[in-house]
Amino acid sequence: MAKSTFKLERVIPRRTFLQRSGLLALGVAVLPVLQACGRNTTERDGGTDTAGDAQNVTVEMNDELKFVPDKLTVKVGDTVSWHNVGTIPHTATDDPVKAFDPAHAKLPAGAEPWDSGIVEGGKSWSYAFATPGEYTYFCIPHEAAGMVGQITVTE
Ligand SMILES: [Cu+2]
Repeated sequence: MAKSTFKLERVIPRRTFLQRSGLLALGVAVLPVLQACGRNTTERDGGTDTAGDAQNVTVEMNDELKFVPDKLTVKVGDTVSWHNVGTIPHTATDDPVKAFDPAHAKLPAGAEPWDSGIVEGGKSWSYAFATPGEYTYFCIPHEAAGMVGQITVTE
């Protein structure tokens, strides 16, 4: 493997190599755009997704007692799935009644409190956001350890 790489660098003149590298970078940049176009076209043609661009975003809950990412922005209609990637049970909870510190359970006006209940290792829980605004949520067993997350839901 090392030998063939060495040969390649020796055989291809430096200028040609740089040109090819540039071409490769261009290909890498264009590819996601093409994929995005393809996906949108498929959704329109299929006509089964009435929510249009509704996304499903995953937040991991881990044995370091963190939500990852701990801050994210989604749109109304999007679903967030909390996936426990560790072995320690967690919750994703946005209910001021269940928080030691009300600052860890913020809901926009008109939004109902929500609570996953215990999510064991390897399991997931999902919630679709219908009300725009700022949410701060926490994990009931680990609120004191700082297991807190924020979600901004835009219109
Ligand atoms: Cu937790």
